[in-house]
Amino acid sequence: MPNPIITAALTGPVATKADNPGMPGTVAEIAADAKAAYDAGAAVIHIHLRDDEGSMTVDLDVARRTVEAVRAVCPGIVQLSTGGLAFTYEDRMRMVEAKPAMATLNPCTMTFGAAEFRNPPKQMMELAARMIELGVKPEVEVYDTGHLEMMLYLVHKGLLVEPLQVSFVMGVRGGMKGDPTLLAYLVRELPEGTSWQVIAVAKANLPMTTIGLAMGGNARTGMEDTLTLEKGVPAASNAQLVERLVRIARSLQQEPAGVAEVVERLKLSAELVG
Ligand code: KMH
Ligand code: ZN
Repeated sequence: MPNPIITAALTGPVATKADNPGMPGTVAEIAADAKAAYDAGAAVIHIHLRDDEGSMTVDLDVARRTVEAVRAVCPGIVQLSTGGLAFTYEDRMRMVEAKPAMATLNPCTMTFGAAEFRNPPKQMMELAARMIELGVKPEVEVYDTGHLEMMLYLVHKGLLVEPLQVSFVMGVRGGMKGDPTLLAYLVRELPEGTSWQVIAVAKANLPMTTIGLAMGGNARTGMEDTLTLEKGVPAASNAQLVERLVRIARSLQQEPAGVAEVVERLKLSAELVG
């Protein structure tokens, strides 16, 4: 079994400092949290931007400054989100122009809690093509079984290049629930050599992440996915959540993958990694 790639999702499209004061709220705080998460064992840092006033943004200048700020403090692989519920798809697409080593690709439109998560097919395919041009590695976010079929269609069309990096997102209202039998089905459908992880939100977070690790997947944690360390106990920091995940991996006799190993396994562009 390969070493698990640990991703720290520091911020997210929904929660803010008001929900957990330990969440980073500015470019500088995101960079500091990225370093702490890297030091705790995360190789990939997944980021939804915050501007210097703490607001969610998809401003390209903030994106460029964030990528630079993280690279300046640690070798963690920057993965920018092209998701988000409050912005147009055109604005979200521009995130890849900041040239992170990785960025997310959400293949289908869906209901996301109380919001509509728009991923129109034509523009989503334009984004996939642009990622190939720039050498930005997509992480495909699969919230339901049909999203996996769309991902395989993109491979067929030459809009996704193997090895694929896939997240099975569980626990979002509007997507699939956290259920090990669904995970077993999805993993079985993946092309050989695909790297995958579970993203499990809220109460699905800990059990499904642990099951994913035990099945040989990668794993993600951070305040985007869970604000608590245990029932009723808020997480103090993203690093604390990464430390907990690394403890779980080690208790399964797995050692987190280092950055060089991730670059090799996912065939990331060396130019875009720190
Ligand atoms: N917020 C997660 C449920 C993205 O950023 O593009 C999924 C996610 C997607 O992380
Ligand atoms: Zn995200």
